[in-house]
Amino acid sequence: MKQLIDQNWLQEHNAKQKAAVISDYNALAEKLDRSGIKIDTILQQAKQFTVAVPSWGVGTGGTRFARFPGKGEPRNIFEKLDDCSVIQLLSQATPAVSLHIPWDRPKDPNELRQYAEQYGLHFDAMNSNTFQDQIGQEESYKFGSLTHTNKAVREQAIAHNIDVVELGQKLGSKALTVWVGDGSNFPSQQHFKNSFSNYLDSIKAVYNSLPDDWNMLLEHKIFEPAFYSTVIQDWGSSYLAAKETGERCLSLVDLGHHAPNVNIEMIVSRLAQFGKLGGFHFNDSKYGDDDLDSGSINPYQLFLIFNELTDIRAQDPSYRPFYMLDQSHNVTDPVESLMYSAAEVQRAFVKSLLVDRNALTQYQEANDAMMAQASLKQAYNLDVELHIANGTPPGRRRHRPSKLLPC
Ligand code: AOS
Ligand code: ZN
Ligand code: ZN
Repeated sequence: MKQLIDQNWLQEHNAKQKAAVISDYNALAEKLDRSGIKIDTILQQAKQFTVAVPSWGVGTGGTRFARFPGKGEPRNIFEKLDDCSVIQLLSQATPAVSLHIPWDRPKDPNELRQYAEQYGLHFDAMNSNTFQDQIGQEESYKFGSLTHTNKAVREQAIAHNIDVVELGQKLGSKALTVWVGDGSNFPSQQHFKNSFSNYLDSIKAVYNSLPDDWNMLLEHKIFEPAFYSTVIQDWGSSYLAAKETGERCLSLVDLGHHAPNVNIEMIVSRLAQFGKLGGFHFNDSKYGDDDLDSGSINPYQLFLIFNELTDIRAQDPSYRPFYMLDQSHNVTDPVESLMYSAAEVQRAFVKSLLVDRNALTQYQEANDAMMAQASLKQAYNLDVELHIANGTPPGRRRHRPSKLLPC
């Protein structure tokens, strides 16, 4: 397999850390053993944990005010895959890439697939884009896409989604994620019921063209770019749409797409209870859809979400939603941020495995609030440091000139 990091450098780096890592690992094994947890079982599950990297995430992010690209920013989808391969090589938790179309549309899908495969990478959920106009496009999305009042616009948006599915099939993907910014900026600008009806008709048309082994994931978001109302603004609308559309149409939860303080772990539980939880976009936020690095603001929330997922998996071990990091890196090297974030998500997952679920159930049944929360904290407070290769080799991206990219 092709590797862009010098193996000698990596081995030298790891060799220096090895003694300390083994000592910490043995101490943790002993500690877990006292609670009846075998570290090998946890290790096996941790090794299997993966989260997809978004193709657009390896480019420098920005705000609507400015963008400050770093040196060696990838210029095309092939260079983006180069970066994704480095993230996977060093984190061992990100073997899949989620593509955004048309931002990263390949001229030749087979060529791209082979390029990814040489790094051991594959393609996760495909993301369509009807939230901005593309050059040469006939109809404008200024007033909406899948929900637009004009049928011609809706048909164009439907055709785009179907096209993304066809492309995804050639790349080996198995899901389409649909996020639309459709909504309004003034009370009464849009008829709530009609726009939702249009949405339902449109996604049903896309769903009907989906291959049998594909899922369609509906992503809700409270606001932005529409600031008064958004058609798929919360999990309620998402759930209704997914239920109306069909069995393989599911809801996707992006952590940043809720009002501050919303109980996201409870949304996770509700959607799962009714078989409609399909995936996640991980990130963190302080105010809105900030797209900050996963686990950087509220790692306890991330843990509580995985606590629900682990609880669900206790009933159904085969349950596995689509996981993707959806963050914007404005002040860091995206490769480093994505590695670190993958480890944060993996850490939350691992800690959720350490919760004594039998004890927790008993505390819940006995209404022992203190011990119920203490059993979560016992797992959360454990240091399960994941030993990824910290730091990146010198000269990693030096071969590429700094260049501004459209985002
Ligand atoms: C937008 O806010 C959403 O998070 C979508 O997932 C979007 O497609 C992605 O973030 C790229 O902008
Ligand atoms: Zn998202
Ligand atoms: Zn978002």
